[in-house]
Amino acid sequence: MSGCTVAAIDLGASSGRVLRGTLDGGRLAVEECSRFPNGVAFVRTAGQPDLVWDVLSLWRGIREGLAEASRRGPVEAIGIDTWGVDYGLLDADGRLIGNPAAYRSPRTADAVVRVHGLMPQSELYGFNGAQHQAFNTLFQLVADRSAAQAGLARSALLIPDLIAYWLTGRRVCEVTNASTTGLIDPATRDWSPELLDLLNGSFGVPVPDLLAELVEPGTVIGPMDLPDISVRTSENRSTPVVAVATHDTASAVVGVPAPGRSGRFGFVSSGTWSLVGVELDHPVKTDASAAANFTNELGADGTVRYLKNIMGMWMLQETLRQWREEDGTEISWPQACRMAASAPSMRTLIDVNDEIFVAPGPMTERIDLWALRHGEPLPQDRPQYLRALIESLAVAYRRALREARELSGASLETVNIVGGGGQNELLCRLTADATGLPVVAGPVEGTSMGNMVVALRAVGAIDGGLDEMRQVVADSTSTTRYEPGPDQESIWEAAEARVFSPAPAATA
Ligand code: LFR
Repeated sequence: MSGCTVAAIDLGASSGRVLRGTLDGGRLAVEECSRFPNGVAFVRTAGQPDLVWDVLSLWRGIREGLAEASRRGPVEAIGIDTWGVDYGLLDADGRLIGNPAAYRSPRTADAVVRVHGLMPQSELYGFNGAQHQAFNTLFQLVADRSAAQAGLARSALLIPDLIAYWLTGRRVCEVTNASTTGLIDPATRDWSPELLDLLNGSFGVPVPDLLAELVEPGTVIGPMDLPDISVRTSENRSTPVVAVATHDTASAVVGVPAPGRSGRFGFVSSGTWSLVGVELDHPVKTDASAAANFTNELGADGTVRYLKNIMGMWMLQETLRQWREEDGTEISWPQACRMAASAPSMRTLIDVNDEIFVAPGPMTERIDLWALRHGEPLPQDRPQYLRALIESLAVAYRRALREARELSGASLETVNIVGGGGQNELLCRLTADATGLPVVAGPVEGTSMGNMVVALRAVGAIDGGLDEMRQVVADSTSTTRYEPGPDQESIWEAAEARVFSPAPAATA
């Protein structure tokens, strides 16, 4: 077979996949080799955090997927991307101690209070430029410190680094994902000495010893080294594992098909979360940026992903799950979009980022509660709930992109939606109207393609930087463009004020 093939391991909050990507004649063809379920599991054994990832079942899925990828032909490199912030703890012999806790576990509430008691968020932001999320690794490490298992820990590896360690026996910490820990200074792309001191000196967390050496995307970690599964290159060597942009959002931003337009597109990486922002060449750490809770995560090739987390498809996923469990109704994504499109517009709007929506479980009661508290009419039927969720997402995108522009000075020509949300026609159309910018939707496989192009470059199959990698993505996929409708600004300005103004103003 001609071309150069790499494998991507792409783990998301609801499923994991192994894919092959073949670059031939400048085009990247992606095929799925395996898909396996993921999800947070409630575990009630003594001494365990309540919400954990079943990482060994993911490992089984990865192994089977790699075996299948290898059956289909040689593989020149393997890249891994996953969600951020979570980690596995290893003992002195390099063995995993317990299941990694999942970021939706509420176990960090006390740690947040203790850390902020010593260093308020405004001061933390000056060091890490990171959004406040109770799940940031910094708080998780403090929360875990007193747990018996943490006493045994000699090493903490973020999830993609843990998988890379299991594949190669080598421990590194890839920097795009490390930037979700809240311990990185985005200006130096290195650990913040002040924050390591805080963790070590005030909370007894043994950093930096727990942390592995930082590496930039594109670093070859080492050859795959498993006794029972062999993946080989076309030269019959053991396939190298490459640290790609291992944070899924970082890979998704590499996969935006906008060559030559860095800094001129807004992105929405749309999966379980919607990550909304702009790509910059420097961090923004102003007070206004801290107040808006924007984060400076790190991207490939020295870039900064200046963005905001928006709850995304999570609420829709949980709502559809709720209805399935209540009465067995199975609603597909296209059906959900059609139902929402049939409901009246702008009837109920909610703040999709309210903390009450973070935990897993039924959503409609929480949507009602938010609406009641804020003087919004309650949705009357399922189409109205779905419309409320999709329209409210568009309102949140509008606000985040407006803030991103104002806070960073970026001037945007398009909004690029990569990931599953790009298939949601209603959401794309509403986002164009809400932001007043053309929306370019696609590719759905932005994250895995972003993963693959960095691996392809690491093995010499692509020359150049982000532009060249994005050109490959652009040449390999088709996108759909949605133009904003006329006279939308005042409608969406009012919608934004309804959601984000204090309750009395909203009910007045
Ligand atoms: C998206 C994501 C977000 C991160 C959240 C938790 O999958 O990686 O970027 O904030 O998950 O890790």
